[in-house]
Amino acid sequence: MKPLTPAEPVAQTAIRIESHLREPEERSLADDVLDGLTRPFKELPPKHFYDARGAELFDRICELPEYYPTRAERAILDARAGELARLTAAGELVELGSGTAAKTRVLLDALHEAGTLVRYIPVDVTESMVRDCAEELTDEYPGLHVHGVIGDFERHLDRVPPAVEPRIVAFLGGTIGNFPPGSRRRVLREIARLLGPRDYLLMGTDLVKDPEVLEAAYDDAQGVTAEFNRNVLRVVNRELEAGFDPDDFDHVARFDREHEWIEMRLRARREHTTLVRALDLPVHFHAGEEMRTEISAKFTPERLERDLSASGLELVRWFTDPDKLFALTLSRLAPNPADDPR
Ligand code: AVJ
Repeated sequence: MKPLTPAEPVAQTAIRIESHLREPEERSLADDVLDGLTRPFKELPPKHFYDARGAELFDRICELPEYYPTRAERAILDARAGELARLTAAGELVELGSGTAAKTRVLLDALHEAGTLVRYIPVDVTESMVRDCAEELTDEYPGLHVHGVIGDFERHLDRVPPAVEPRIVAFLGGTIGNFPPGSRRRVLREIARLLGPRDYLLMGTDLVKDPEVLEAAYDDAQGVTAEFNRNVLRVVNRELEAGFDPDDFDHVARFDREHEWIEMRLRARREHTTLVRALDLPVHFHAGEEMRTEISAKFTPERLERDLSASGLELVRWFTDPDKLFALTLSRLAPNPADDPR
């Protein structure tokens, strides 16, 4: 990642959008399929769930009675937004994986009310979402500048413009849980590079709890999560001319107590071979073979603090909902011992 350039004044036009996608995105799916489907234990990374249909299914998941994280996080934000605005005095909000920016409005409202809000910087792979929310938010908040970055927060964080105001970098929804422990710390370290000494990371993380509650949240009665899971096969079919029949796979969601994460898998109902034409790759499944499609890590306060401090961050505040289902944490750069004159 290239070093951040010194602060430059915010542009005069209210909306500025930069795209850093196109071909590389397709490449990444091809690479992930080639890598993941030729391993002894097949695996696909969860980021490929989210085409238009996948995003829609995810929105439906957030409304399900079993899927508590969205509601719990929302409740914490509602209760704490004012406090967060006062504490951070942030002039800009950077949001990683901004989507429809539904929860963002709670934060923007609070910063607007505190009189500090200047700029919103959504970072998302879905161009239409960034454009639409830029239009809506500049209407809703007169004077607000929106600098949209269309890109993947695993690869394009160096495209986030340098801070001109104290900032909050928001990484909500528990998405950090989709990264296994090593990559999780790498992602956190990269995010930490967006922070200066007066800036904060606001992150949502799901908490360890009764496995039955967890498994129900990822295996709902209506089967929406099952369809979401199978959607990755439709993405591969369309993008890489593969011939998967989603009906050949069962949805599996299990809490792994040792790793404290939910694991989603697709289990082949019968032995079969499918050709991924764009890669000239035949993929064989034996009956009952499982392919991992997502991990969603659940945290304890201790483990989260260790991940943060191993990534150069220091926990400032810990907020949870009344049922302690979910946590929002505010952290900042840990003081660098080398800078300490003592
Ligand atoms: C959006 C990644 C936080 O892990 O809970 C929901 C995705 N997967 N149901 C999560 C998801 C299955 C979700 N995140």
